[in-house]
Amino acid sequence: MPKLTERPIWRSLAAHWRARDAHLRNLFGTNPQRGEKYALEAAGWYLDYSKQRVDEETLRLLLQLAEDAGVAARRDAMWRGEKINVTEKRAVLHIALRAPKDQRIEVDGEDVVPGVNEVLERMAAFATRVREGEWKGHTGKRIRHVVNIGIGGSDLGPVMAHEALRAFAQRNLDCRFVSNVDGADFFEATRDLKPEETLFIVASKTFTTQETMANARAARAWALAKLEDEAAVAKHFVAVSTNAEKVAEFGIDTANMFGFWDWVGGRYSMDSAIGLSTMLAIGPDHFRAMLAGFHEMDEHFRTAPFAQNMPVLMALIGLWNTNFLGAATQAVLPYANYLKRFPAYLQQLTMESNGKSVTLEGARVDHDTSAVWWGEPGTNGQHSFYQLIHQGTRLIPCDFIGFVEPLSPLHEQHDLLMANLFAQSEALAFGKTAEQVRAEGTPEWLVPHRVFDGNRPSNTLLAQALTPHSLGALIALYEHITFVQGAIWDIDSFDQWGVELGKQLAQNIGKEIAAADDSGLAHDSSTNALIRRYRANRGGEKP
Ligand code: G6Q
Repeated sequence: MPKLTERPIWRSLAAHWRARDAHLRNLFGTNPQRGEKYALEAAGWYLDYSKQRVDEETLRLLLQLAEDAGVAARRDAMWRGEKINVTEKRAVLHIALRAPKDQRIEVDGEDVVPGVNEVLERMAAFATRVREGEWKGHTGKRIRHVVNIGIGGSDLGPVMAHEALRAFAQRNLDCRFVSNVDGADFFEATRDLKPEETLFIVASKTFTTQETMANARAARAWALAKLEDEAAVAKHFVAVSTNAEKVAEFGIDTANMFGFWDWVGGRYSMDSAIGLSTMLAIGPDHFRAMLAGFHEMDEHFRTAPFAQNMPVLMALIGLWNTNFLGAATQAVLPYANYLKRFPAYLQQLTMESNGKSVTLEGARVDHDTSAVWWGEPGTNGQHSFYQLIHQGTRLIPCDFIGFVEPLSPLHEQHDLLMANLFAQSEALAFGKTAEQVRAEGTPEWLVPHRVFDGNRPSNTLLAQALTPHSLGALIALYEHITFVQGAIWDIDSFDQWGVELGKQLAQNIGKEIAAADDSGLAHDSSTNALIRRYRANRGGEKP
C-alpha cells in the first residue's frame, strides 16, 4: 500500500484545501441551514460541527479517506478480539468491559464477557459493604476515607470520574487520589486522615510501577505505624491488578484483589476494576449506568454509517484540522466545572495513544499524528488563554462541551454559563470585521486591535445533563475518535514505548543516586553534572 500522503485520496484532499478559501462567514452565508444540517445525535449527545471549516466536498473526501484507510475493517477486527495492538501482540477490548451480559466477545476463542461481569459483581458486593459501613477497619471502625494509589491510566480516569460525578457520590465517603512519587502527594492526601478509618486501593495493572509501589509502601508504613498489626493490611488495603503474584508478595490478600486483563490498556481501563474508587463513590447502580452510556456510544460507533457516525466525523474533522489546516493543538473546553479533570484525562487518552511517528510496519510517517490536546473549564479559560485563540497567530480548534440542565440549584448562573459557551463559539467562527469595529465608533488607530478575524473552527457537544450515562458516552466518543485517527494514520494507538522508557531510565539513575560514589556515571556531561550536584547537596541520609 502506498504511503498515506501519496494515496490519491490524500492528494485530492490537499488539492481541495488549496482550491478553496471558505471563511465560515461565507459557508454560513451560502447555506443558511448549515447550523441544523451539520449536526447529529448519538447516545444522548448532540454534536454541532457546522462551525468547522468543511463543506460537502470536504466531508465527502474525508469519508472516502476513512473508507480507503480500512477504518471499518480495523474497527471490526477490534470487536473480534484480534491482536490489533501489534507491537505488544495484544487484543484491544475495552468495549467488552461495558458489553451487556448476553453479548459474546472472544479473545483466543474464549468469551470474556462472563469474566468481566464476575469482577463487576465482586466489586459491587465490596463497594456496597464499604458504603453501608458493613466492611469495618481493623479496630472495628467504619471506613470514611478511600485513597486510590495509582498513576497514569490507573489514576487519571478515576480522578476525572470522581470529579465529574461528585453530584452522584455518597458524600460521607471521602475519596482521594495519590499518584506522584513526590512524597508531598501522599503526605498531603493523608495528613488529616486516621488509618483506622482509611481504605487504600492500590491500583496498578502490572503491580511493578515504581511510583505506585513507593506510595503503596508509604501507605502500609503509615497505616501500620498506628494500627501496629500486620493483620490490619487485610482490612485497609485492596488491590486492582492483573498480577496476583505481586499483589500477594506485597501482603495484600488476593481475596481482596479485583482483576482485569492484558487486553485492557491502562488509559482505557477506567471502566474496569480500575474504576473501583468510582464505584465506591457513586455506587454500583450509577457505575452500571456509566457502563451503559459507554456501550450506547460503542454501538453507535459500531453500527452507524460513517456519514452519521459521531466518532468517525469528529475524528475526520480533527484530522482535517491537523493534517491540512496545520493546527498543532486541540483545545477541549468543558462548560461544566465538574469536568475540570476531563482535559487532563483526554491528554493521556489521545496523546499516549496517537503520539507515534512510525506506522504499524515500522515505517516513518511523513505527516503529523496526534495534536497536542489541552484545555480548562469555561468560563475560567476565557479570562486566561482564550485571547490567543481569538486573536493569536495560531489556529486552535476547540471542542466546547455543555449541558442543558445544571446539577446545582443555581439555574440563573447556569444560563450565564451556557450563554458564554454559545457566545465564544460564535465569536470564534465569525469574528468582527474592521467595518463592524468602526461602526461601533472605535477610533481608527484602535481598529486593528479590535478586529477579530474569525474562521476559528469549533465543535459544540451538548447533552441534557452530566450523569454517569452521559459521562460514559462522552468518554467512549473520545476513545473511538482516537481509534479512528490512529487507524487512518496507520499507527499503533495501543502501545506506549515512551512510558516504558521513562520507567527504565529513572530506575537506573535512582540506583546511581543511591550508590556509594559517583565515579561510575556514564551519561552525557549535562546529566552527569546534574546527578553530581544533586548528590552533593541533597539533605537526608547520604550514601
Ligand atoms: C497507560 C499507560 C500508563 C500506565 C501507568 C500505570 O495506558 O500504560 O499510563 O497506566 O504507567 O501502570 P500500572 O497500572 O501498571 O501501574
